[in-house]
Amino acid sequence: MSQIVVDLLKAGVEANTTDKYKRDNVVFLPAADSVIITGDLHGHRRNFERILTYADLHNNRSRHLVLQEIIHGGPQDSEGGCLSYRLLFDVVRYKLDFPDRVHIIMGNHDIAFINNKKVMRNGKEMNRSMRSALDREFGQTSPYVKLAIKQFLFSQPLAVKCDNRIWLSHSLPSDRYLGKFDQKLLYRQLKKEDVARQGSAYLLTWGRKHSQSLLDSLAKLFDVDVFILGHQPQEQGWSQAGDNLIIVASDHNHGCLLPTNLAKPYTVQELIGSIVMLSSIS
Ligand SMILES: [Mn+2]
Repeated sequence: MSQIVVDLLKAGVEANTTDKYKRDNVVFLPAADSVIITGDLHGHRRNFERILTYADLHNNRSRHLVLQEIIHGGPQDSEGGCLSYRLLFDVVRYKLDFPDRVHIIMGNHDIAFINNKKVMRNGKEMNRSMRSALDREFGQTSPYVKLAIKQFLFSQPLAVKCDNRIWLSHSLPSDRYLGKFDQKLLYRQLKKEDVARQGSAYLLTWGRKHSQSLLDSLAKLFDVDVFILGHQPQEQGWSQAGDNLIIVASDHNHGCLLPTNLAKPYTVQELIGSIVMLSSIS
């Protein structure tokens, strides 16, 4: 059982590494295509199914799908352990079906798993919760599964840069730590220290509450117009959190997705007008 999962995750690492649109840690999406943007999933299988129904990648050959923060949330085992790794396995299978069109970007919960560090969600420490569920399911072989999950999560891209000047990442560095963020990290191989506390990948995925001046300087630095992020919980499914920032969430009944045509530029208002509530997808 664990060998099947380990092999799956290894194939996932290979698919992340050879993703035709990925250069170093950034996926560059060309003008010719379209992309479905989603927010944090946190183990929400029903919303994952709704996203797949909407995306219909089989019948839309030039469409991409961006997913993020799959783990930590959703179903639990009899001891209350977090079973979201099962959804992660299915997301990896989906990536293998469409290796160049499904892009799974790194979230801070992924980094917490990689570092084996505490991370709270809804008052619960999720890292230990998921690790103990893995131990119960895989027994003596769970160290191999945990290592393979870690390797998969580490191989994920950090951001997606669209030809129409939209930037997608889990978050952005907070104002306080902007000075410590080294954007060169995006354009070279990811190292262990990048995901360590206050490493640049760590800062990119953990920041919150960004000021307009930070958003403006990062837009200039990344050469983009609009940011679409996850990470910060959205009770209504999404919010506009700056002149050039939309935050989306896909991890509850008010979750949403955002389809965009990469061949045309968008204003923030046009993007907001394109948001689709997941509850409307059967
Ligand atoms: Mn997050």
